[in-house]
Amino acid sequence: MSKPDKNLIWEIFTGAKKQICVISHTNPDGDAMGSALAMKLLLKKFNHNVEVLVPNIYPDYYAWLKDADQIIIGDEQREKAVNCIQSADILIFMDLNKVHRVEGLDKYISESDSLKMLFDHHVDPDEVFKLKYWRTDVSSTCELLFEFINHFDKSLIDKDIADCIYAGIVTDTGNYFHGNITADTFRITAELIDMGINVVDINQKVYNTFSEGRLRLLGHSLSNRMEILPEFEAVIIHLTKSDLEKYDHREGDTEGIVNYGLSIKGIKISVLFIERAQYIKLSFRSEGDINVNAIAVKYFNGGGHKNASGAYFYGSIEDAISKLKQALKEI
Ligand SMILES: [Mn+2]
Repeated sequence: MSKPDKNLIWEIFTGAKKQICVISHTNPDGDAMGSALAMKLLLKKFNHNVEVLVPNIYPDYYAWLKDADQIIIGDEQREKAVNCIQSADILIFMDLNKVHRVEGLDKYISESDSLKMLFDHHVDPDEVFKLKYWRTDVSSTCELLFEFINHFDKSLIDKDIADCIYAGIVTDTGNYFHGNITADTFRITAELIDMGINVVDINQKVYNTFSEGRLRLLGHSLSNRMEILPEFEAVIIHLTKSDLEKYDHREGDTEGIVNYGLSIKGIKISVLFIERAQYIKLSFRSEGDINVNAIAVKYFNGGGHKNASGAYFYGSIEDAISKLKQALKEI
């Protein structure tokens, strides 16, 4: 019988020294940052040469994570980013299911014949990943990574790794609020606390460091840019380029806005449209059995999870919104 992927992955991790590039997705969130950095910190313990690469800058409120300052930012350090991919023996992808989510660098990844590994919890991953530690019934890639390390040798999880893992879990669960949490999510969190993480301190860093512009942008989104569609139990919020400019938008400022739609009584679907330079970015959220991923996949060629998904639309924000309204009629 062939060995499960996790054993093969562990043999590689504990084997000969390798050049490794750990990659996460565009617009890195807490789970992307936490899982990629935790992976790097783990691999360093086995003396590998490891670098972390993300396609664009991460929000300020993740800058405190150990080694965040050493992350290669694809669109700012292009040469370094390409080199990281081309010189690696192994590419490890954290918290993404599709190579195209590594925007601007996917071509180099496709050209690379290095071993491609995946740690992820999104549905329907690409075929290119030769070794996978992948399940969709976990809260986050960070939870999955904890499980993985715990299976082989828990003593490898030091305080820095524990901080990273907690950051991913707390943000991907929306503060332990979404349907992706299980008893294991809490058990793992309890273990992380036993390992010495300070949850109050981390929550402060991640959630209580808004700029004035970010808070006012949230207010503007809810007061002036939110449309309620009671017939579909849905909410649409849209933000234009000039909205973002007016409130001095920084990366990460729109994180979480989509969730507010669901806090209205009777609303089961919330969709956020953000006008970016090249496309409209869509974020979908839903409650319970409503599968917004199906809408994201079928109408916008996107993807993610049943209750939290995303997509890009190439066209005007008005056209994106009317396409969504049409989709809501049809489903
Ligand atoms: Mn995630």
